Amino acid sequence: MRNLDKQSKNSKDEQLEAYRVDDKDGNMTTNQGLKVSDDEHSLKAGDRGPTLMEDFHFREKMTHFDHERIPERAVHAMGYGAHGYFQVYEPMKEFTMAGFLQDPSVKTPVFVRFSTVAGSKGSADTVRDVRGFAVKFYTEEGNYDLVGNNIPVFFIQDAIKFPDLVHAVKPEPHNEMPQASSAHDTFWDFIANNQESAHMMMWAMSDRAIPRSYRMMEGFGVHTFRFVNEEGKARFVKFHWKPKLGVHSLVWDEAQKLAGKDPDFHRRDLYESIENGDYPEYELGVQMIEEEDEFKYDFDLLDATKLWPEEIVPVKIIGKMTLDRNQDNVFAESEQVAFHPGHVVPGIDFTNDPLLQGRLFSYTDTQITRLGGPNFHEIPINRPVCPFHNNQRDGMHRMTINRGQTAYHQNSLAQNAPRPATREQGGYVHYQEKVDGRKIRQRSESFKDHFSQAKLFWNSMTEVEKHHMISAFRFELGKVKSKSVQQQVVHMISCIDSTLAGEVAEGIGASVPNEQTESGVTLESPALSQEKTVKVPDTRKVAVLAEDGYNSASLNAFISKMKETGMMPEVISHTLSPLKSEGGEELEVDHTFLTSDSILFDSFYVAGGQKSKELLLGKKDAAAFLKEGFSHFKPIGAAYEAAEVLEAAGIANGPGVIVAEQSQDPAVFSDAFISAAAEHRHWDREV
Ligand code: HDE
Repeated sequence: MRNLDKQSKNSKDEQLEAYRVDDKDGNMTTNQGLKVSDDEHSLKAGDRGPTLMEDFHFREKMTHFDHERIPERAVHAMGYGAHGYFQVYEPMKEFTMAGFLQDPSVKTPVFVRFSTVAGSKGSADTVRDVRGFAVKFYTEEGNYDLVGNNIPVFFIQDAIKFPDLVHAVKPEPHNEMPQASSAHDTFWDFIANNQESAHMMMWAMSDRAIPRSYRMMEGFGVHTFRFVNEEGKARFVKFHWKPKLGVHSLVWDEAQKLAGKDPDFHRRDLYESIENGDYPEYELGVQMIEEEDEFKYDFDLLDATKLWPEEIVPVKIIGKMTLDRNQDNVFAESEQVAFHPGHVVPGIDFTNDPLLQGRLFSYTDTQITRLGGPNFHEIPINRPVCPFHNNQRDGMHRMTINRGQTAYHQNSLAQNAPRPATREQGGYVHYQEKVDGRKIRQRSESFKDHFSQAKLFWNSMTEVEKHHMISAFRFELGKVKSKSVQQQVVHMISCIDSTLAGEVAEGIGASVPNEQTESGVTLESPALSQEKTVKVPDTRKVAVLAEDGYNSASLNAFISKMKETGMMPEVISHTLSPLKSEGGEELEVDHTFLTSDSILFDSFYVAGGQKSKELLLGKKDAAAFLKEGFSHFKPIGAAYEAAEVLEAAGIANGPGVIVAEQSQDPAVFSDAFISAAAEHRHWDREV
């Protein structure tokens, strides 16, 4: 049940309240308000006769249904949103005049939409892909949209190439396959022939592209923006979201299986954690560079294929976002929300990043087709919480009734209203950057190093992460049919790292380039490795395997300790009938081996009790369940008597396997299990 008391009420929530309708109050009516007497039968000439044109109720109902769908987003079609709020930790006056970044007591309402990029609406959540991380802040100065991704760089440097990138990654046009996957010829052909994508390619082949949860991934604004303070002083800024639960991923085998067993895995995870009151939290961080230091670095600040290593430009944590309310209606909110990087507030400005400049055109343009006209800002989820006035009028689906005689500027009949505001009155004044140049179609020389940061990323990975990347390349390129494309990609990889190129080449039967072309970069950025992330047990799911005759003393102690720690134990058994303990106590079963699967859990515990153990040993599915969890490097625990169940599954003692000792203090065992669960995965395990 939704924990309404804990949810914050805010200005956006109050505004949405005016549009919410509870259809269970009152009779069924037509859209004109006429009460309907029968919704089961169309109006016919006789009970076996033809339906009559006169049946306005049937026609209205059917017409509405016929037009229920709107075009899905060209990219980021599959997504899911949540409401919440943002609070700054301390006034940011020195750096920006943005009103929502000044007062720590102010809670700015937000709506966030997470997404995958390539798949259609309804495609599986756990595919290998970049994740969208779009945040709409409903500030008192207007809506501010931070439309980011979970990867800090991008495939291309100039927006003019975006349609090409998207055509290449989407299903191939002649057969509309594969869905939600980059493992096909056109994507890799694009990569090999557009080498600016080298850095992003490395991120996309890393574990970042298969997050465990939307709650456990970082977000990045990607582009360099500007902060501008009251004095008009500007600084370059990059935005980061850092999840309080740390950054964690699935393993590829698990991700693929989840796509079938639970295509809604990330949506469900977000929805359920908010319903449970486990509100996802992300800290907002900024990296700032002084304007005078623009050319101090060996990367161009305007190049979106480059990051600013955190060790060189530290991330200053400035606030926190909490997601505390699920949507009421996914179409009305997630589907109709319209983000745009050009939705800014005073104090936040753009740079000449050519990717950002192109995005500033694309987002409003796409909404006009997707949301059916230029009035999408009036849709409840998109409306600012502050008043908005201008001389824009009419158009499809206009809802505002603008009163008065004038709709132009300047005018005398309405004393020139609505009047533009001065900077002092809060009017947005663009940063007056001096620009001087010839009109040319060219890329700056400073954008031409495509491999140094790709190598930096590779250098920063642990051995396990490197191994995952090699497998990801082998998988993706192994699905490519063109030998030439495969070979071209191996050549491209060899410009980054020859060991990686050799490993990939071997896996796909390509040849390793002879000449040594790899990037000479030896630097690392430890912050890029997920292995160094925050590790906490909170909200981790524990599958508790038990049968009749379980030992209630040890199991009850274990379950209550897990709950106390904020973990989520769920009981799995062969049927849904309540279990009876050795002493006759009853225990509700949450899932059966049929309705659930090891891939839906973070960790496992086998309950004690002789009879329970024998029943678990008697059927193969408990062993299969545990074996799979073990092969995905997940923590596994067992009560003393249940050790045999692990043995039957071929699980030997080792990293992340914790079997209780005879007469061990349950608290000692639980603590060991909790630490193992917090580790997320035990990579040093032989599987
Ligand atoms: Fe987007 N992008 N994008 N993008 N993007 C869209 O806008 C576009 C880029 C991102 O949950 C579209 O409303 C261009 C980078 C997110 O509703 C479209 C370029 C980043 C979302 C569009 C980029 C993003 C979108 C499709 C290159 C990370 C989903 C539907 C110049 C910083 C927002 C829509 C949501 C959505 C255009 C590149 C993030 C077509 C032209 C880089 C999170 O307008």
